[in-house]
Amino acid sequence: MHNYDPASFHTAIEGKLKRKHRTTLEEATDKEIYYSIASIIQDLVMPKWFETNQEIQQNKSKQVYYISMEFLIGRLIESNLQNCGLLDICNQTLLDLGRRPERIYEQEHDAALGNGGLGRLAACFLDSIASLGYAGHGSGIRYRYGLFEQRIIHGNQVELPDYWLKEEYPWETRKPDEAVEIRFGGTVHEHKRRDGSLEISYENTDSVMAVPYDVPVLGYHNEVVNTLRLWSAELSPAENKGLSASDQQYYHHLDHIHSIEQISGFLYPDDSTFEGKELRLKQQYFLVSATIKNIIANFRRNHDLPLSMMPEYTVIQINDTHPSLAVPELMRILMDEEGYGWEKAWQITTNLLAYTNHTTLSEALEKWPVSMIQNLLPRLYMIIHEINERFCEQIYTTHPELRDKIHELAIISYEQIHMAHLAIVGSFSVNGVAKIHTEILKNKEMKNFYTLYPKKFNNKTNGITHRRWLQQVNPCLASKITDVIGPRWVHEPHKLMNLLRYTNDAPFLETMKDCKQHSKHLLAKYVYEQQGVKLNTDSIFDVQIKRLHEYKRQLMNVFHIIYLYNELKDNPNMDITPRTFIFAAKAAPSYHLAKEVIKLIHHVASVVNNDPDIKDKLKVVFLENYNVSLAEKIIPAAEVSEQISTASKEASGTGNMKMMMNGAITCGTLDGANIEIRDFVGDDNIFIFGLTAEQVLDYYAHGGYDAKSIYHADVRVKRVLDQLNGGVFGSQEIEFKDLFYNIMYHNDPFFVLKDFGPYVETHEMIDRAYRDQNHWQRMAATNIAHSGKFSSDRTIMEYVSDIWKL
Ligand code: OAK
Repeated sequence: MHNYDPASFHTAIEGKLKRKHRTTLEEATDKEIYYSIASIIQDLVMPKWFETNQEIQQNKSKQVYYISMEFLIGRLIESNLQNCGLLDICNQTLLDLGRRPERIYEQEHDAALGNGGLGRLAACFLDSIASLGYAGHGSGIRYRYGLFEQRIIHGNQVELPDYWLKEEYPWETRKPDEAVEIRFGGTVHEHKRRDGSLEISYENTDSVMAVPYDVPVLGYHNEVVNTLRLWSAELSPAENKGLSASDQQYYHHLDHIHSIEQISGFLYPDDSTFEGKELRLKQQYFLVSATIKNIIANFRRNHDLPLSMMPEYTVIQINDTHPSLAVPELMRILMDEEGYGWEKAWQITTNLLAYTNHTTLSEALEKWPVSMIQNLLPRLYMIIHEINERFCEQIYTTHPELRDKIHELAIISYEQIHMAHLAIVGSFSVNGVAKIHTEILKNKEMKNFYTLYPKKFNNKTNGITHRRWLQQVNPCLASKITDVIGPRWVHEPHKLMNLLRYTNDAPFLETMKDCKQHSKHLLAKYVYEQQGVKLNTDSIFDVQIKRLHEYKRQLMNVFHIIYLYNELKDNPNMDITPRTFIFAAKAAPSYHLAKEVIKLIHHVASVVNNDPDIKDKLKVVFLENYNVSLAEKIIPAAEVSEQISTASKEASGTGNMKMMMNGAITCGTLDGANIEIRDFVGDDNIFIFGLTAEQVLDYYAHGGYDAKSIYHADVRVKRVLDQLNGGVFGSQEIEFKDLFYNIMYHNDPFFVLKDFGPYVETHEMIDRAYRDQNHWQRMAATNIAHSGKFSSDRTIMEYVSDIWKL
């Protein structure tokens, strides 16, 4: 994509600095250098971007649109440099200039337009789609405020707004000419035409402009540039009355502008929970309506064909149910604006849409009140109502055995609209994100739908982009891998399997160990700079980084740390492999128990880290403000990967794959993709413990288990819980009573005590295994070798061949 060598790249930066910033290489700030480099990349990208679009138009190839309320893209500078083949040249140039590359790259604001797994998956998918050379576009919202910034004050999480656009974002291009109008509210009028068809008109609607901002998505070394289109809500010209401050209406008008801009104002900070806020519904409709109008416009630009042909050239993947209003919105446009009858419109709609489910947690399932949809989207409500009528009728006539289940399957019941039901009925494909998750969907959560539509259901186990999560974040390890198996794994990640030939190669294992130590030192340096805590880099780096959620059981991890602390206090000479427990996690701002766990981690850290008896044997650190960039620092240094969710609850997990790819050994339950990791690496290369999903579901079916009996029977457990309840960690006795009560009197809904014993024993095995470093590195190499199967390239190839048919 470029003809730069270090000398000409140097000159190019110099030129940008002069022309855009009126400064010199010597005097430029890191930020100015960052913007100069980004601008050089944009200059290279623009013509390729144009060519990619031209090619798509000319070849008339089938395209996929990935609609998602979240794209957790993080920083783009390094991956863009890497994908266009400039990373080494840029690094060298910066070093020659006496600048530290990482200092320059971290000038970019980490774009946090997502909460966690679902949003990061969308970002990995875009990378793989472009790198594999497919025509695929992301469509999302350009939130003015991304996921909050987390500060910890006296152990408590405090949320600060993430105004990521306060400085120019160099990757986006505003496309005002492609703005579309979105209408909300009002009343619907139906007029019968002479031919009997209906004409729909609206009165008193509110209208908003959706203005696209395009971000390029670069393929790796293949000249492909796809698009992530982010929509921003702006005042529609029709409503811009051009009032002056002396007008009566002026302040009312300002208020109105504000309410419109709020639609793309901020990202809701809930992960795997549902909050039925009207503004969130507005966001969803805004995204869906803008995207579909855009898809239709693109189809018309590229083809001289009727819309009924769209499914041959277009497929729309909806990321969870958040964009599931796509079903009625497509129906509305096809019928009301394009004149199709119901049957034909339904056929087109259901051949265009495919739905991915990302959770079975009941608190995450979207159910909107009928009244809210009726008020905000009256025409869509009429259509949803009709879809529901026809669907229930169809079950009644074609599946008599399900007649008594109709109320459970209905899209509308008890004045609520069940978005997952709407998504399943309105799509041709429904997929889960790991084998076990798809099985639970088919046989439990969506069982009756599976009976109705067995062919729709399929599995697509998640993946991660190995380009970012190995090549970019761990250049040391990546180069050592290339040294032994050659560079082809970058294009064909399954080739990492060739590492299996080196699992007994002592020099290779030694270099792997060196890389890990190097990464651990870098992380230790960061921790020291951030919080003045010195880490023992000879200790095991044991990592749990993910959103804070009860089902992810950070609490069980903390209980284990307290237990180890107690053991060491009782016996300071105990033979233990030194450990550093590393946490990073954001809690949803209104999730009280999750915030209590963050506080507990801090209190335990302060007791453990400041106890002279403990010396260097135990350390606990909580790293503030977990985001993509922080994950990039921690993951290369991880040695133990904590994936300890209550079995059946974690749909897949993707952090498990990232750490495995960097040579960490998983300590985990048989949940989500952990099961597939185990199946590949074998029981000897993973530490599995705890209840199975089947056992957990069985307990739930029988009202849970008796947590109190474990409290009374297991002295280790009793001691930890009594300390929690007795003010040992924290300034006052009542400090953690809610955590204590939840376990003791709400019967430990996530089985923390039930799995505690096996968890402790598994950690004892880890402690012993780490002592044999040769053996440990062999396990690490085996994990890396198998991690290629968790590249999102593999996942995308499966989507392409089974669902998208590109
Ligand atoms: C977020 C909001 C609503 C529903 C689901 C989510 C979500 O992030 N789910 C997560 O998706 C990841 C990607 O598929 C999975 O790896 C996680 O297990 C799942 O919790």
